[in-house]
Amino acid sequence: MAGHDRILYEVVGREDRRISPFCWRVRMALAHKGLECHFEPTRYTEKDKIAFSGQKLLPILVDFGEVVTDSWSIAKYIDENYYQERSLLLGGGTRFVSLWTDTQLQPVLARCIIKDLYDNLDPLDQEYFRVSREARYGKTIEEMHLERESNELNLKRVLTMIRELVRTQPFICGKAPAYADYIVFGAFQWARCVSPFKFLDDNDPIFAWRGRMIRQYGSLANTVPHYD
Ligand SMILES: N[C@@H](CCC(=O)N[C@@H](CS)C(=O)NCC(=O)O)C(=O)O
Repeated sequence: MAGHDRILYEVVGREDRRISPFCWRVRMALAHKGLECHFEPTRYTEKDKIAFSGQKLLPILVDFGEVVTDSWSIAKYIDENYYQERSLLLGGGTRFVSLWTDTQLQPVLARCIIKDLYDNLDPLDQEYFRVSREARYGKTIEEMHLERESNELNLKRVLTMIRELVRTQPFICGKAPAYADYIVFGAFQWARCVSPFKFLDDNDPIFAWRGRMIRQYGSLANTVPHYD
C-alpha cells in the first residue's frame, strides 16, 4: 500500500462495516498513542492480499515496513515503540483480560450476533464464513440464532466481573482507559457494527462504561457505520 507509513489491515464487511473485535482493539490502541494510520479494508477471503504476512488472520500492522501480526503482539509492539508515557499494557492483568475476552466473552457474544454478522458480510465472504464458523461452533448460523435468548443469559453471566469493576471505577484500567478497556470494548464495538441486538439495560454500569468508550478519541467508534 504505497504512500502510507503505517497501515492496519482490518476485516471489512458490506458497506464498509469494520467487523473484527481484534482489529478494534488495535484501532483504539493506536488512538491511545496518538498514532495516525491508514486502515486497509480486507475481506475474509482476500488471503492473497495478506499473503505477505505469512499467515491468514487480521489484524496486521505494517509500521514503516515492519510487519506485525496478532493483536497482542501488535499492542506490545506499539507500546514498546511509541509514547512510553502513555502506557497501554498496565501489568500482567491485561493479559488476563485478553485471555478472558478471547475464551469467555467473545465466543458467547458471537453466538448472540452471528446471524446479524453473517447478514452484514460482503456476499463474496458469506459462504466462507458459514462453512468456517459452523465448523467452529458445531451448529448452523440459524440454529445459533434460534438459541439467542439462552445465549443472552450466558452473556449476562459472563459479564458479571466487568459489571462489578465499572460500577466502582470509570474504566477497567481505573481513572483512564488503557488496553484492557480496548480489549473488552473491541467485543462491544464489533457487535455494535453488525447488530442492533441490545443486550445491556440502560441502567447497567457496563452500558455507561460502553458510552464512555464510544466517546474516546473524538468518538472514534462512531466514525464507521454502526448501530446504537
Ligand atoms: N489471536 C489473533 C486472532 C485474530 C483473528 O482471529 N482474526 C479473525 C478476524 S476477527 C480473522 O482474521 N479471521 C480470518 C478468517 O477467519 O479467515 C489476534 O489476536 O489478532
